[in-house]
Amino acid sequence: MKLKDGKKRKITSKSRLIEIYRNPLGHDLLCKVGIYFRKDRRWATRPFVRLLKLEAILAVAKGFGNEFLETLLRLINSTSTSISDKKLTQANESEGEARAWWKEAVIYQIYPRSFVDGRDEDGIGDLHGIITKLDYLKELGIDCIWLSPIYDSPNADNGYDVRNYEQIMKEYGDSNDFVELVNGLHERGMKLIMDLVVNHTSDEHEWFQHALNEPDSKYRNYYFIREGSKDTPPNNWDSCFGGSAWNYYEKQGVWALHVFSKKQMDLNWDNPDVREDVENMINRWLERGVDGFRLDAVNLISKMEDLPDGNKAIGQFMGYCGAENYFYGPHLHDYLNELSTKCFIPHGAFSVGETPGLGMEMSKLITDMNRDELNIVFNFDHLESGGHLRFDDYEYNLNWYKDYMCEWSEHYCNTHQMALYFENHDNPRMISKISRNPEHRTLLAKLLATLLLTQKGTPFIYQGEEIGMANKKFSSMDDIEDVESKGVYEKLLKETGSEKKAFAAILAGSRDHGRSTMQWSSAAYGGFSIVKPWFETDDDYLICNVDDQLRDSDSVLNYYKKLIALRRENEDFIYSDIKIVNEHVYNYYSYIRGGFFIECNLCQRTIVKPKSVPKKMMNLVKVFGNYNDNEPTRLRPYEATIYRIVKEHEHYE
Ligand code: ISL
Repeated sequence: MKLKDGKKRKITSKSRLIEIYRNPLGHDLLCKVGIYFRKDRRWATRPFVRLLKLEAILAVAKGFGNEFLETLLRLINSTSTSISDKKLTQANESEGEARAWWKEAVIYQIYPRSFVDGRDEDGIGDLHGIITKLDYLKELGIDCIWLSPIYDSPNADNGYDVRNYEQIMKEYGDSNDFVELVNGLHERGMKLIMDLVVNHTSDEHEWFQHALNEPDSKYRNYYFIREGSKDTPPNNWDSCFGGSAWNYYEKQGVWALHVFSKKQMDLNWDNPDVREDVENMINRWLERGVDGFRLDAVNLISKMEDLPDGNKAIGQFMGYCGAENYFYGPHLHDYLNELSTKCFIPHGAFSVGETPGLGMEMSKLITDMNRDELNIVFNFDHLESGGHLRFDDYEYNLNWYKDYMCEWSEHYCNTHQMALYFENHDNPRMISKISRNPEHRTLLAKLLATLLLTQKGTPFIYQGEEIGMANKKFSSMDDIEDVESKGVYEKLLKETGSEKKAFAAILAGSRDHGRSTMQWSSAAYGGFSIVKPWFETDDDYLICNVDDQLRDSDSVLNYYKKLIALRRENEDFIYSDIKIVNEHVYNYYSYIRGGFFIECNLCQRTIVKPKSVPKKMMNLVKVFGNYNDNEPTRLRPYEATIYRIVKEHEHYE
């Protein structure tokens, strides 16, 4: 809200929720609080609630004391944009939606270590292996691949700890393989986006080695290095992989900051030399033919000045302390704009930011096409049902996803594009999160495929998702590779004293479920390699693999193929608005995209269709779905169907 002199009114504890809601950060923080308490996302806009004062809300939210209130107000008042400042966005809407290849593309994420072991047969995936699968990806209908990091790395976090940005990791190949890969993609009309990990580098990166060992070198200020005694870290921040976010170097008598593992040291983006080095590096890759980047944990790059202590209540809420001081830092927009103007725009490159913790309004600011920051971002709010964290052992409720999509679809206008995804290398398999009943596996895989490819946004498929790969059967911590899982296990073991409880959490949330080797065939090791893979899991490849599914016209893989082809042939799935129908019917999700009607059952029971729908069925012709026959009045477990609307319709509600 603006005062008469044009200045923004300061938000205080006496401000009403609706006023806070108008501030992008305020909006998103209120949503997060709602998610934590399992309220629906729009709780703060309800009649009466919207008029409550912030202090009244906090009085009922036990455990959130004064310090929390102060932190909240500091954060909210530090943002300068208000949601009602929609001038740019509205101007654009009237001109219609701008076209872009990355809105039309279907993007496929490859985790190179687990994709295919090609040339050297060392049990580790590599670039040559990827090259051998380009025809497979082309036939599937993929337009662009995103490669998780392939740079030289000691692999403390499988490549997300870069030692040398200029070199390809030895196990993956060399620069000739890279050129062959880029050419192979471009010859097939496909594009390549690379992972860009620049919130941090490996502790083995030469910048960090100089910084640590040469106090007077220019690199000292490339990181957050603080002198001090061994007993007291510079602040109370936790690493999100467990333990303190500070590592002590005995020999040098200094602490260094790492939000991730202690081999991933945070770069100091406030130092213009860091930004310049990073920008030059990005431009070198763009000149080698890369079409864009996925920017790892990019909303973490701007840290609050002086690195103040984190609020304990927020730490509890997030699972680690300190995040409010860097997840949406004071210079984030400036730094993104600088990257965009110096690197992405001049090369016409695409950018997708990985932005853990950001909500809808912050994401809108970052991706507004008139602000020149990023094209799209990966938001995280749909990945867990309200009130749950990834390591909770629970069943995901797809109504949560529907609610999320309804809200975002309503607010994401033509100047923004959503990234649609269910899986990546940081998450368990989505179908396993929803139901572990093997009878649901194929149905669910096809339902998720339908949602992914028919809603409005750019779809990202994660390797193996296209054949319905499920969570792995790990039997103990000996089967676990991931640095995060190991850290979280130690933390939970300390907290609960129970190995059983700690392992149950790892089994529910481990990133290793998504990092197992790709299941190509029923041959030994799933056809991933002819030798024992770096990461051996279970024998699920015997019943779920690419070869078998290519031969089966009813397979998940062929369902993906059909859907991608349908999307390609009909721009309705790309540029038409999404109109949600019967939004308030629980377990039921349906929407219109131009000339198509999509209808889904979100639960494992048979449900009756809303009364108004059967009457309209005469105007609909089934294109396909995850059941081959049709029932006019009911939807069977996890049923998903796409219809063509053949007659002019009025309403479907
Ligand atoms: O898994 C998480 C924390 O428990 C996520 O918050 C995740 O760490 C965050 O999304 C950042 O992820 C990215 O950066 C990490 C890397 O380990 C992940 O694989 C990557 O996707 C550090 O580089």
